[in-house]
Amino acid sequence: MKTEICSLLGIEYPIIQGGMAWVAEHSLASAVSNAGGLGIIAAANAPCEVVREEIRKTRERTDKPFGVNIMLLSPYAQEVAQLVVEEKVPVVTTGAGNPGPYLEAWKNAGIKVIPVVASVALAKRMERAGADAVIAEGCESGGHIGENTTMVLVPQIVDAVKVPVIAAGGIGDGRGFAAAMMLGAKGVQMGTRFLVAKECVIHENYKQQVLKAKDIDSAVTGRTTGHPVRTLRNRMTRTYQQMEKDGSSFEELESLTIGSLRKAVVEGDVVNGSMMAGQIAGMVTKEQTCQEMIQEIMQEADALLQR
Ligand code: TUI
Repeated sequence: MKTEICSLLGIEYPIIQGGMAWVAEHSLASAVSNAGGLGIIAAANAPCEVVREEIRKTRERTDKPFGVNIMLLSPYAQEVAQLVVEEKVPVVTTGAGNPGPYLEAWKNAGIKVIPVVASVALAKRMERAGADAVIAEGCESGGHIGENTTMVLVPQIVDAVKVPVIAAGGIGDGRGFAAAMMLGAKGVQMGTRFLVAKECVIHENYKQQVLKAKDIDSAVTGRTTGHPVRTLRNRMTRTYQQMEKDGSSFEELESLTIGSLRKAVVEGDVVNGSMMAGQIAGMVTKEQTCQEMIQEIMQEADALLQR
């Protein structure tokens, strides 16, 4: 199943791994790239030198293309934007903001640039600024989300831009992949399914919560602060939502979530930690290698699209 995303990025299957903060490091990224998809290192809030080391370790483990995701709310975003040029990283994806100011430098360095967008307006702006493709991410996704669902966002962005569109949010198997193609996408980005990959190094407690999750087990916090974030429900999300109802200040709410992603990913604190995951978690029920996941998804999708 070759699409223009495969030729653009030099990959075998049009499956991109989400740039999950604290999760997407060299082990996962190199495994996805070695399986024929595009592995992504998440720069998240990490300082430049940490990201440089992750790039080096990824290159030790794969000679296939990979990418770095730059989280634009990071205090280090500007430094990391420069780092990817120095390191000649083949692909950059961005999230949680407008990467406009960096686009020219990345293009001049020959980097393929694929911003994650949650609206038609930003998709059009990114195309005008020279983006090679866009990732249209619906609010079924885990982590920081926009307002539209994947089902409505993808076709509207497909109609609005000429660059290839990659669908994200709520895609976890061959049916989701095939559906995304029907909406006009030329590839998919998946995060939640890769959370439980054998090569994904998150704490076992977090993995078990994803594997156990049902359809309604995620919640969105932060709608009142302007930074809505989807995670699996736990004591943290219940306390947060109660505090939002009670009109707590931005600072009080922030204090609840500072360091909470690390708590879940590194310490396995599934009670107070922030277990970012998408709504598709209810369908993610088995741990597999990235190779097994990608092969299974492509076989399912192939069979469906042949019909
Ligand atoms: O970025 C993501 N997902 C993320 S980032 C992240 S780290 C974080 N943690 C806590 C609070 C905030 C961030 C965890 N998950 N996905 C891509 C994405 N980008 N989704 C939505 C957007 C987005 C939203 C608004 C992109 C641009 C935007 O507005 C920019 C503009 O100027 O219009």
